[in-house]
Amino acid sequence: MAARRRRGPETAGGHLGEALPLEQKLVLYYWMRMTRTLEERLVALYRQTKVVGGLFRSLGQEADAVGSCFALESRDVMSPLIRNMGAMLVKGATPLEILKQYMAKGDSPTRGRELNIHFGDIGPAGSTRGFLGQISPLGDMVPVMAGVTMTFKMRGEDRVGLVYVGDGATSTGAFHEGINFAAVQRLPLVVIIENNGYAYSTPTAKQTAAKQFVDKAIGYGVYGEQCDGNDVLAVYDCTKRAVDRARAGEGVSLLELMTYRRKGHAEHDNQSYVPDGEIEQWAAENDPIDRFVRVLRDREGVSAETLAEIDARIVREIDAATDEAERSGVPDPLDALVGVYADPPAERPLWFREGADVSSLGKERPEGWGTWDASKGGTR
Ligand SMILES: Cc1ncc(C[n+]2csc(CCOP(=O)(O)OP(=O)(O)O)c2C)c(N)n1
Ligand SMILES: [Mg+2]
Repeated sequence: MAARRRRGPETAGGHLGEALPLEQKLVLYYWMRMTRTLEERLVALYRQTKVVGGLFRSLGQEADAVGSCFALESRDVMSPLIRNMGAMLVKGATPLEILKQYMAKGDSPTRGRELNIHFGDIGPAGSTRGFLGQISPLGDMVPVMAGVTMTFKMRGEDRVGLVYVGDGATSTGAFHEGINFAAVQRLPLVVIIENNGYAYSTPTAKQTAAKQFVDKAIGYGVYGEQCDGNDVLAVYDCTKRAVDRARAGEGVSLLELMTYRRKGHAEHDNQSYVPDGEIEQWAAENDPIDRFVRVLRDREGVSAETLAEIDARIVREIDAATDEAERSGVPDPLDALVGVYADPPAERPLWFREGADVSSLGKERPEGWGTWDASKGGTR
């Protein structure tokens, strides 16, 4: 029987986030601030054309990524999306890897093949950090994570999976098939819907006729909970509860984190479709870092100096990582062939073997290779 609850004082076992020791709360602060500052650095590098692909921000969503991933153990596996850099950092991805990745460096995790945070580190428990390389088709990571958590169940491993999807991704067939399969199999999977108000330019009201995404939990027969995604302790609280349920064999949970995407889909998007004043209001009244700073200062007695020290340490760490990433070279063109068909390649590629001067022939590859020749202007 599905249950749906909102976070409240009646929650069994108390508020797990509020019960975290201060030391852990400061770690949450560190990761939220790191996420924001690292993204700001990436924007600066983007404007200098050193970040060469798209740049996707999670401004205003840091609590949702950081607070949820913080509820996982190191042996658990998480599947992030473009706005979950904070979750990847919590799971062990380093600012240096992320900078090199965005700058397409030859020694980045994907060796310059991909210009975003689509990289992973998965394997047996204890041997890797436990995050998947995301794929772009929306919703597809749900069936992938159903498969991952099915292996945990079949092998009797004490491991939980967490998959993030946006509000837009819930409209795909893959989301439905994945969560339904995981629900039926009672897999140890937490599905987080990050309701940030928009999918590209489509507002949530045009994404679903449901009043709220958490209502979908009832249809799948799984536990559902909605929480304030800009309150990092509330996010930790509800995710930890879902993770504990999964670990105890109680199956899938569907969580809806209420947040807001303050930047466009990516840096190129001018957000002309957003009503006047909406972004400013969220920034002024519901910034997750500002809110948590108030909690730390007013409720936990943390001084402004302590927080300023953490902020300064983060800037030093990002400065050092930026310098190191800038020193790295671009990928060797031949490396594009490694890990594609055979690794290492059985033979040197044909056009190099023939010694063809590609540019003087005015075509991408030698004729024998069968690709289009611009100078002949016709058949392929
Ligand atoms: C199946 C599919 N359709 C369309 C796209 C193009 N696309 C990429 S991101 C995006 C919007 C995603 O919105 P949402 O799921 O709400 O995530 P958010 O960007 O808000 O974090 C779209 C339409 C895609 N990647 N996959
Ligand atoms: Mg969205």
